[in-house]
Amino acid sequence: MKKALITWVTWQDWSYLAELLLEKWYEVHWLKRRVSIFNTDRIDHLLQDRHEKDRKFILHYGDMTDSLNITTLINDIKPDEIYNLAAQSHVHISFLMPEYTWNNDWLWTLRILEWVRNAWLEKTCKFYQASTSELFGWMDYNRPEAWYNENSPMHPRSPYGCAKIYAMWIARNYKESYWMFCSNWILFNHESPRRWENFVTRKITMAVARIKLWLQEKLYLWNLDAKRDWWHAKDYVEAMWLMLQQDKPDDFVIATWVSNTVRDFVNRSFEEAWIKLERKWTGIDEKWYDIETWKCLVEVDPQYFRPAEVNYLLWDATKAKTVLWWQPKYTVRELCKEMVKSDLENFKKDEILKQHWYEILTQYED
Ligand code: NAP
Ligand code: F7E
Repeated sequence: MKKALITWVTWQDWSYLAELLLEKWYEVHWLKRRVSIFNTDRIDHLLQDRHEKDRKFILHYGDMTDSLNITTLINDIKPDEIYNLAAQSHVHISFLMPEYTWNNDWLWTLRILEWVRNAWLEKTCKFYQASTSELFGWMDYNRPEAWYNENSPMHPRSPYGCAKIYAMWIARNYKESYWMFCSNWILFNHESPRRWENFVTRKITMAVARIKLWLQEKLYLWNLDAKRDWWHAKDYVEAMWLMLQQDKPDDFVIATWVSNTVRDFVNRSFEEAWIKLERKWTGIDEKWYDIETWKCLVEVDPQYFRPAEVNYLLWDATKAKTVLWWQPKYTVRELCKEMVKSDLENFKKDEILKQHWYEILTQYED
């Protein structure tokens, strides 16, 4: 049985990757930092049946900033594969917390690579580094038709992008210097119903569900013109695993050739909830109205402004397609539909529970 170590599974990618590896009969070790509230709802289903059918899903407490406990863990577990997904991954927040982002996203990668070497695992342990399209944040406006690939020049536009460039290069450097199996995965935005609420797609689908259920009045956004290649996180974790099954380490761009604006995603999400919108005004005054009630449902709010923005990139993932035979299964339309449906169901469940509690509590009133 192969042993995999995933750095943090409480959020989106981790949870899908853990599911995939358990299906493939790995012994999955995962790290979680101590927080003051339970935040395992994305993996509760895995925790509940972790003893079934001899599946091994083993929790370890750890924090990226705590070298001592992770060194001990790597020595004890001796993993065959390490998936380094942990990061402060929010671009806007990286402008507000640049030092923290640097420490988490780059220093942490260096530390893991050193711990693998110190445990004498450099010839046996495969290392996966989650890299990002944010490395190439600057569009070449002289070549608007340009497609970016693994060899394109890099120009990050945020402290997050800068930290991730270092992380990618240190992984490349350890591959060349110590012959370690280190692969970088340069990926575009991937989303799902398990996406953190602070990223634009989930913020939109949650707002749509709340508005539909009369729990929210309006959705505030910023740059509606930004274009992204949004895909389902499930498709991406399949590619992660495939990368580490290759004979040689390599770097891959993972993308889907399709870009949509934030505005497209807003419209599509409202359509999934049977609300049709019409736009009035443009730029900072842009507003969207429900065509039945003429209530304003979407507005621009400058508080989400970023000091530098990535507006648009086009990606060429030919290498991943030909070497890994990787092909995404979901379209952006299917992704959007799944997210809206899931948020509608979640909020309806909450409301039913609230009603249930209300009924129980009122029985005790005289
Ligand atoms: P995410 O939802 O932001 O999850 C962040 C995770 O990192 C959380 O589980 C968090 O733990 C953990 N973490 C952060 N700092 C920590 C610390 N000091 N100690 C312990 N745990 C810490 O990330 P994601 O969207 O799944 O992305 C996965 C990886 O792919 C990241 O490296 C990201 O940069 C990269 N990536 C993602 C995308 C995308 O579109 N999703 C695109 C390109 C690259 P808590 O639960 O305790 O907060
Ligand atoms: O923003 C615009 C915003 O925060 C997408 C991370 O996973 O993908 C992600 O980074 C776009 C940006 O993702 C709001 O300005 C408008 O242009 O969902 P996002 P991101 O910045 O693309 C990359 C590849 C990663 O590596 C990162 O880890 O949407 N936008 N209004 C907004 N964005 C947010 N968050 N909130 C708004 O209200």
